[in-house]
Amino acid sequence: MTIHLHMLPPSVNNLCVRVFLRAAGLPYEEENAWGKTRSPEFMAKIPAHLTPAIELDAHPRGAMWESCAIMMYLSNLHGLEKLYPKDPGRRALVDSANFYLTSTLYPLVSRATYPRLGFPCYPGEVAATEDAPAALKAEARQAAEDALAEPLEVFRSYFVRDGFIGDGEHPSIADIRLAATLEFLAMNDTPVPQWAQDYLKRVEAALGSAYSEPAADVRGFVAQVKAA
Ligand SMILES: N[C@@H](CCC(=O)N[C@@H](CS)C(=O)NCC(=O)O)C(=O)O
Repeated sequence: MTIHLHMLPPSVNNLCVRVFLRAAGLPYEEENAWGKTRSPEFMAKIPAHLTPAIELDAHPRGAMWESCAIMMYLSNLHGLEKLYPKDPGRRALVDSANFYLTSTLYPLVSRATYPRLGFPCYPGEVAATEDAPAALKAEARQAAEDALAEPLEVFRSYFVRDGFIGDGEHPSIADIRLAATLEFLAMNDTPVPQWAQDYLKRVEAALGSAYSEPAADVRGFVAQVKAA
């Protein structure tokens, strides 16, 4: 039962599922979705036109998207308790971290970094408003960068502490999601907090090449944009 992953190599939303599949040791194949997400073939399967997305016969619709939901589903399907603990309390920490990340942290990460990465920004944001003055766009991007300090501190003090999210001995799916997200902070002027640098090293050391191999695509892209 090979999992077919549609992915975009420079994306951290995609990076977490790429790391997860490797860390879980599940059979998978990857297809670069660059330029394909709005095609009728892709949208027939994945109407949200988002990556990461997986195709899998076992799924009730044959395909799904949303990075955290994909990791939760595959963990449940394969009983991957090491990555997604079954204990209700530990699972609550993992779920809370993932929901907080996608609803609060990531929108700030995208508003701070997407304008510099050259990624499309979301309609309604200053950066996506074509005739907004450049100074206003810069101010909005900076405001998002500044606002990141608070949710990052919440991750440090409440979720991560000195270990992994979910209080296990091994990184959970929430650690994979957070570590991948932190990769984009290199685009900001604000230095990445020391705890986050140490945490990233801890997650990478625990996951080995399951992390570093796909992370090289994101790191390479970030380095290329910064050098330009
Ligand atoms: N919340 C989603 C975000 C997914 C997302 O924004 N994917 C972008 C790349 S980072 C995408 O595939 N965009 C292609 C498109 O909209 O056509 C997740 O975590 O999976």
